[in-house]
Amino acid sequence: MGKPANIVVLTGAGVSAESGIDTFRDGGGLWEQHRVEDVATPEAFERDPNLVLRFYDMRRAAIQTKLPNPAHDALARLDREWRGKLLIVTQNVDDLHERAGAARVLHMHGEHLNAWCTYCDGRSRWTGPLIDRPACPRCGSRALRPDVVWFGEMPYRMDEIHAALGEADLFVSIGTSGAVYPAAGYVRLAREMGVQTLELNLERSQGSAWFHETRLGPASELVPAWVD
Ligand code: BJW
Repeated sequence: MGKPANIVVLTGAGVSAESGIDTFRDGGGLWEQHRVEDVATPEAFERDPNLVLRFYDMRRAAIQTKLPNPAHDALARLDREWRGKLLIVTQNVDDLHERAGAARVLHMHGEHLNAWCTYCDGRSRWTGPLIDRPACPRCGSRALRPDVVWFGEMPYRMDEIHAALGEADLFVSIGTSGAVYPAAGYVRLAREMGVQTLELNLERSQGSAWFHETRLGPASELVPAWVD
């Protein structure tokens, strides 16, 4: 495949797996016996906010101890050097793409290191715990929640993603199981628009059949090999 002009890269939990951040659906996908689908919903937050805040406080603290791996580094290199359009759409809520140096990154499922005040709708950078109900730095209310997209909520910046797919020559999906929509539908959307599609994943995903090409292996090897 020759290098095209406009690229959309979609990343999932598999790109951060080798940095030591657990994926959602590998190895049972359980946290303290809870399925992610039972913790990452607005209903779960309403039912048991302390459980949900504890889950996110633990993960927010954990990601700050992790480092980008060669897959993040390679994508950051692509971002620096690619002269065509590039958009790295990540489903990940960690900041490892940015810490590797990538700038053209869109977090469609939000960011662990942001808090969202459901009272004033403000977003603030947040590295500490939320379980003690700290005050919103903007309005002082105690209505902060993790700024992440739960099941049943609308992912962020969908219009920008669709526009980028509409202009793309190549769509590359890295380390995602294809289990969660709308991201899981992007390969089909890309195919319908005549975009070349490539999947880099440890194993075949639910959407593999839709890709023109699938390469199997760890992201830390496949991504640098594709970029270089
Ligand atoms: C490696 C590797 C290595 C490992 N190297 N690879 C029925 C049918 C269709 C849709 C629905 C349905 N019922 C409900 C829905 C909609 C729902 C949905 O998709 N549900 C499914 C369970 C079916 N989706 C939503 O509700 C979304 N909103 C929505 O649809 O709004 C309405 C709407 C939107 C648009 C248009 C119109 C209407 C919101 C979804 C929010 C997802 N949120 C989460 C939590 C974020 C916060 C947090 O982190 O806690 O996002 S869930 C979780 O899953 C997280 C992830 O971003 C997301 C995807 O997971 P990902 O990244 O694919 O991880 P894994 O673990 O699944 O896979 C890892 C992969 O890596 C595997 O393939 C491994 O092999 C691979 N791997 N190591 C390379 N070293």
